[in-house]
Amino acid sequence: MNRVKSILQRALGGVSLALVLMLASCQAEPPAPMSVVPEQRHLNWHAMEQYAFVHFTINTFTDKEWGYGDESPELFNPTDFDADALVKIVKDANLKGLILTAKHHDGFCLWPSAYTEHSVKNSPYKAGKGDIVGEVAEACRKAGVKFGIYLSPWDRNHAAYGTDDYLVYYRNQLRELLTNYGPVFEMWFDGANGGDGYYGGANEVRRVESGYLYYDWPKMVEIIRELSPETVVWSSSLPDARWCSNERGVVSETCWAMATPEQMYPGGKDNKKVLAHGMEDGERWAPAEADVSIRPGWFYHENEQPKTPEKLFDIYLTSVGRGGTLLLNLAPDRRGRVPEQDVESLMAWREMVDKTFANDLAAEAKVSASSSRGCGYGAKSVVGQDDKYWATKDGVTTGDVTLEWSEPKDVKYVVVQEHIALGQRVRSFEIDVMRNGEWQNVTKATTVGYKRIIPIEGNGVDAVKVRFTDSRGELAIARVAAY
Ligand code: FUL
Repeated sequence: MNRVKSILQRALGGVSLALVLMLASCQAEPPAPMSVVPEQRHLNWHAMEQYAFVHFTINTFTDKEWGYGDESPELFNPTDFDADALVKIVKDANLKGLILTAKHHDGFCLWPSAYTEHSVKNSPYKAGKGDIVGEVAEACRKAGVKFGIYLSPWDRNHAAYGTDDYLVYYRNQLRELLTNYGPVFEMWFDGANGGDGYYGGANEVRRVESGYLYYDWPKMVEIIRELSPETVVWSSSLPDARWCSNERGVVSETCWAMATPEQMYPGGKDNKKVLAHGMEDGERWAPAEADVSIRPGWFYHENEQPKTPEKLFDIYLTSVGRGGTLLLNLAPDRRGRVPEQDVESLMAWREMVDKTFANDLAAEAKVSASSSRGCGYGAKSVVGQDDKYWATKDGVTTGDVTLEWSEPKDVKYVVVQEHIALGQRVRSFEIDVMRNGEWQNVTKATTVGYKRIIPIEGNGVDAVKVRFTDSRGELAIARVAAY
């Protein structure tokens, strides 16, 4: 052994052997993944955090929320639509994507579909030569904003709705959209499903099998995976992402990214509790998305007002700040423009978010942890937004991280993120602050997930400690930040 040692030492030319051995062994294994983990498409989607919905169609011109399906395409006549201008607003608001209502329940298609006459091709818009879906998709591509599509399963215009023929039509449209307008980061399939409508002139009530059975959802997902494997599917069946159970932009405080489809929609009905909280032992990765409109309605109505920037900020905290994503709806008016006062509100909101989260005090803190897994997983990994994460040793499911400053700081928000690529783990955590050498508990909270933003009373504190009190597995914490 001594001979090997001395040969090595000579070869290393004076570099301490202990140091070399230490560096060589500095490859701690990552914690084992949980049984349900996200796919890459989910991880890309989580990282977007916030994106826009755009509700714009024939309803904009009829002052309705749900069109009956008998509206003449002649009614669709935006006088000043400009896809680049729309996407610029989305981008300036730091919304990372845009999901457009390519077809709402009334069946009118914003693209010149080869499968129906009920579309922009028979509207006055650009004398029938326009293609709102194509123009928005292209504007998004140019601006580096991701593009998504809302394609209503319920179609109150189509004569065959409720029969197998409609399914052929619907799948053709899905193929048409994914083939001609991709890449598509998210497909949005609304749950509203069957009822009265025009249905090619039948003017009757048509009910379909509940729980999406009629549409044969596995078949739909198969088409999406085949044509566009990176697309996240938002739907009531086999979802990659789920409804957060309300349209107010409020994700539950306890929110698991996992859920089991049959429990979300037992017998085809919403189980709001499961949708809201997810399931710790859920069988698939189906995180919560908070869809909410900047106005009371989804579509533009002259007499409605946009939400204030303060209200939008609260919504940001209860959606992105609770481990969900925020899908914030904009409603272009009859010009095809987002109303000026909505843009004002939106930009003021963005400024509030940017200002609040501009300066991460963790960057100037001394960072320590109760224990760590070893090399590569130390406490400092929680600082900044990179791929590193702090992790505990096998079997250690509690622990804490402390940020300590040489001067007292005013901390208003603590941000915590899990390394969710290995699954969601934390069941509960607490936050303590130190003033004049005394620790005081300020918050008790439950899940973390992709991101949790906790407002705290933290004026003049010397340190902040996040104590993880219960977890489904070893801790894997990507980030602890203080603002
Ligand atoms: C609902 C629809 O019925 C609304 O019209 C809107 O599109 C909203 C986002 O989803 O269920």
